[in-house]
Amino acid sequence: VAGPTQMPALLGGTPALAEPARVGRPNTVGRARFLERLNGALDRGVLSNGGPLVREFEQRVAELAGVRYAVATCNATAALQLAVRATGLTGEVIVPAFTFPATAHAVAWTGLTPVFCDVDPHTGTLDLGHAESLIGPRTSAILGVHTFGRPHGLDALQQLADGYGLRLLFDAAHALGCTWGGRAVGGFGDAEVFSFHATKFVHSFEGGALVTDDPQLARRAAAMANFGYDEDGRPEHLGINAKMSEASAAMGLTSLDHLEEFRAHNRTLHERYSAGLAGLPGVTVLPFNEQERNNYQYAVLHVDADGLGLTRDELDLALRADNVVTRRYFHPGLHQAAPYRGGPRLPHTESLADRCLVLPTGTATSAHDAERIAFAVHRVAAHAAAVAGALGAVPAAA
Ligand code: T4K
Repeated sequence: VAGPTQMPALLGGTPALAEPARVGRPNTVGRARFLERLNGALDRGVLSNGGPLVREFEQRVAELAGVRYAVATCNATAALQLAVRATGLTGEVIVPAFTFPATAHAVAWTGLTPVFCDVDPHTGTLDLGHAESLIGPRTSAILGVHTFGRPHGLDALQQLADGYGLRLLFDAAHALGCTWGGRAVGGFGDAEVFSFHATKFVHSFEGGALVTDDPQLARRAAAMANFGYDEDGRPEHLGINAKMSEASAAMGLTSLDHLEEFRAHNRTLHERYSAGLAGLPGVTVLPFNEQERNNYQYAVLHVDADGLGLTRDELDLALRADNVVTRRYFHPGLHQAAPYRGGPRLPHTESLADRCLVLPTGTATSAHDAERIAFAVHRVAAHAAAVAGALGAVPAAA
């Protein structure tokens, strides 16, 4: 009879982890420095509307992104909306279907039509050929996503946009501190948008930034984020309130102070996952291009149900019993989500939406946890048929 260490927790074994490891746990280092910055803001009595911490944060984000301008915002979704408005887009915008809803929502919320494009089956980024086939008389822009912090094919996308006279924007929510072709993410296209949400590589509780080298675009976006007020205090544009607060900037600056630690830690986790799961049939750890700088924030498994004997969803459920709390980013493809459904099928998006499973990263997950998580996956895989039976499902491979 197999002992508790050999059996997955779902089948009565000892959980691989004593405490849950979760995707999205914030990096919480630097507490003393954060509180010092926060106290400074309270002492100054300047809590919002472009205080010194926000200005410093913008400067540091611009430097990191290798661009001249950064406009800090209350979140990335608002920054995406500002990017759409400040570039004056109209009609249709081509977006990948395999992304977080915010990418498409930002387009639709501003009254434009997101046109869903399929993605490359390996990288999850826009499929260039399909993007080109979607360009029509109403298309004003392409909005790419650096999915899971693995930018791909950016020159070809720029050429495509240039060839058709389209604007090119990037949702870089996952890709702070990354490079493509040795160039920092942030300087591609007309503008890029970072997220500093609590779950992100660098966080400011909630936050975002639009970055660009275009002074006019930066000025418009900054004004639009502040009710449309220009630098002279006149409401020159239609605007919203998308400002970042000083409290968020205090956290964002403190998080930036530790960026290289986060990168090194995530890289170690990625190595443990990759080594621990190497050769396991049906499970692939999505690699990073080691020629580039990566933030290693998204540890992504591609699950092949035929090879593993379990679907991605079955593996997800089984791991929960082992205290491994994964996320199924991004499920479903947005072309099949309620606000948008009814369009054509997008096979690569649908396949990825069924196969991707994101594992915990960040400072709340230790290297030992990562080893235990890889062990948990092996243990579940070794008992795939019994796990599927216990979950009350027919094994996908059967
Ligand atoms: N574009 C892309 C490509 C994005 O991925 C995102 C956001 C955006 C744009 C928009 O950026 P923001 O407007 O948010 O700045 C989470 C995040 O909420 C979301 O920001 C992020 N992408 C997405 C990939 O992940 P959910 O729906 O998974 O959130 P939730 O609440 O289920 O949390 C996920 C996990 O994190 C849970 O295991 C709990 C844990 N968690 C979360 C928070 C907020 C914590 O442990 N502590 C926390 O404070 O979307």
